Amino acid sequence: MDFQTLCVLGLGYIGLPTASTFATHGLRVIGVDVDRHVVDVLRNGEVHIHEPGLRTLVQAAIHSGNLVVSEVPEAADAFVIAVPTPLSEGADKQADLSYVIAASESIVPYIQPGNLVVLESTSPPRTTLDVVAPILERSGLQAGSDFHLAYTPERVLPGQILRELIENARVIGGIDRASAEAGRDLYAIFVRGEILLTDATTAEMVKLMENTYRDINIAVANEFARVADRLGVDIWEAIELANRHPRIDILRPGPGVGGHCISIDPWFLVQTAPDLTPITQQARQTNDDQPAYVVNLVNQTLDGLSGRRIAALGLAYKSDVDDLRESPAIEVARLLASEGAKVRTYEPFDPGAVVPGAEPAASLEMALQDVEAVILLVDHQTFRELDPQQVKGMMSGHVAIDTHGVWDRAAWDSAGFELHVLGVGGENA
Ligand code: SAJ
Repeated sequence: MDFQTLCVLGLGYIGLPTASTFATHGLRVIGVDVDRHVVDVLRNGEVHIHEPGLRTLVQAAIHSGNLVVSEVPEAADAFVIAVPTPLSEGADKQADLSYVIAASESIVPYIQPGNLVVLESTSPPRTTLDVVAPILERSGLQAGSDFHLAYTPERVLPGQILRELIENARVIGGIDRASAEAGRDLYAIFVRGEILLTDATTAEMVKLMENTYRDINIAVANEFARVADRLGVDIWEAIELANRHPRIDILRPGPGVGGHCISIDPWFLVQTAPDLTPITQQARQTNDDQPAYVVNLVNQTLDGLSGRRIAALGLAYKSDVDDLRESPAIEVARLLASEGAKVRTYEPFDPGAVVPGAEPAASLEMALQDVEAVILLVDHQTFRELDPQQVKGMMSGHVAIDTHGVWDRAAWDSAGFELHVLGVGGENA
């Protein structure tokens, strides 16, 4: 199929890079977002998302005239739906499909025979068939026979989105073969990785399996760290040694699993088959419990939390991103404060970020001033490279806690610190 025009619904972490990349590859793209603020920001030449290289790409796309931003869809050869699918409010951990439903409804008046519609939002299996297709068919056209319909998961890593968007292998699942092939023709415009065709439900399942697999692997790393703590074994050395086995690749323990993908997507699999997913559910539980485990470690290290003055370094959900969503670092800081500690937080990518009960600091120096202990919550590059001598000079106490196993122990020891590392012995037994 040949595509001239594309309408992308949702200009977030995935939709904006995708729309811009199609535009810089020659398609005429209408980028749609229902948030007026997002549309205004983009029209003013700004970008509301922090991602390396994205600003330049978006500006190039807009200046070329190929990317136009709007609050409402328009007719096009193809439509890509890239809206959020958060967890619903409440305890039942179900996917909230309201944005997918609204986006699907919004294009009903514009669909024409021969069009392609692609869902990219992470969704429970069968969403394309059972939710999106019936809505689009309100147009009077039949999915499959009158228009193509496909699901393709995005697989890009925040921080490396622009490169991975182009280079990663892309799975495209059609509701029929012609739909999958139409999807391939669209994404082949910029994807340099392999394009693999399947059916829509398999493609939905693939995405959930990928992130569930990663969640389970991080959970087992966290479990190993707890066992190592009890035994007085150094988990970091043990993992390094185990990973010398040619078929073993144990991930890294840490303060927990955050972000809007891995901490959420496994629940979509659980919702589909709760009775068949005990390992998935246990992994979620283990990773969700990890911030409390870290707080317990701090409690034991400091012999109580009430009134203790602690600097918490990092609030983002992982290193070198400014994204605070579902961040385990925030949960650790919040729990420390709720247990009576006087917590000062410092997040270099978002210095104004506020954690309930804690005080945000505008600089490292302000965070460390007069504290007894410093805890590394996010392994941002700038924190990995901290000079322990300098840190020591800024604070009054001498306790350091490393929840990522990245600080050079000899250097911190010789700077006069009492350094405690997650997964290294004893304190939490
Ligand atoms: N984490 C650990 N230990 C590790 C690796 C990660 O504790 O060894 C933690 C991180 O600190 C973070 C969380 O896990 O809190 C998730 O980080 P991540 O870098 O593993 O993944 P995300 O959420 O940024 O992106 C994931 C990616 N999925 C996989 O690697 C299988 C990405 O490819 C997906 O596109 C993305 O989810 C998504 O949008 O679904």
